[in-house]
Amino acid sequence: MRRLRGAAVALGTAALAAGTSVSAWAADAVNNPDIVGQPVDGAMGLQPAHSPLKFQAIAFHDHLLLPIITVISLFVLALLMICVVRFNKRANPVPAKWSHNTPIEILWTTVPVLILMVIAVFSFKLLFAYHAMPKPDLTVKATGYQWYWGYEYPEQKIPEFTSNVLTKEDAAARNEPYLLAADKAMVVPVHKTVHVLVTGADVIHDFGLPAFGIKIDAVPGRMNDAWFNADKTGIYYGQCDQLCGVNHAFMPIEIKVVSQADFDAWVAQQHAPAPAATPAAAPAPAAKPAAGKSASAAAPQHLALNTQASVAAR
Ligand SMILES: [Cu+2]
Repeated sequence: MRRLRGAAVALGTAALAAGTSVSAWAADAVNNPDIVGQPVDGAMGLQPAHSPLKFQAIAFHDHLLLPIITVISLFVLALLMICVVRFNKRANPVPAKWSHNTPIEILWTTVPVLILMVIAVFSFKLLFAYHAMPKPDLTVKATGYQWYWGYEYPEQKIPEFTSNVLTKEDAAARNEPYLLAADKAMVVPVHKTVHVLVTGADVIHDFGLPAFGIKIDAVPGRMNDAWFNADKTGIYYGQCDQLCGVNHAFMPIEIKVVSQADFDAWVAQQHAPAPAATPAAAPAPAAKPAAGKSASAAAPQHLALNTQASVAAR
């Protein structure tokens, strides 16, 4: 028994060590100092938080769920080991014949119910926080397409522009991670509450941004919403989180969080007339051809598929 107890203590220490390495998560990107929110090789735990909801989600996970899961796992393991050692054929040649024990049955029903109730109370608190959005400073509409995102700023009167994945070469040239970097990012000001309206144009996509604790389905014909308030300027990456077709892995979400002055300058730039076109060029809206052009240069294979999809959708 003493040996068993020693093994259980050793396992507990190992579990705690694993838990503390969660906080030792390598925070920022190694290659590009502007990148704040992205996954890191070999990291454990959740991506560091940069928006209020994610801080709450991490607290819920690290301070409530993980300890409960650890204790339950160790308890079950200890019970198993006791059974193996004490009640094997050699140690216990004449087994007991009883099959029911009312106090134990009451205990193993009520204790799990109580544990689940405690988890439910705190998870509802977190769930309500997702719906209790502070007064938004800015609204952005994100539309999921097969297989790219469209961003529109109704208050700034910026029409929808498309955001396509960068090719491996273009991502490397920009010092950004392939499959997370997009040709045109969603730009938002720092320390401002951003209301994101999320919908899908063809199939169900999902707008997921780990550093902000956002994961919301983009459903055709339905407007979902989420909010975040970034606490630091920089680049944050997310991805479509809903399997949406063959190029699902190629529709990253890139959000650039900038100062208010930089955001105002960016908005003005979106409204600026397009560079003087040659008289022969066909007239077209300012934002879309720019996005389309860079998309065709950046990711011809995806654009080709996107075009096929939009033709098929008609
Ligand atoms: Cu997808």
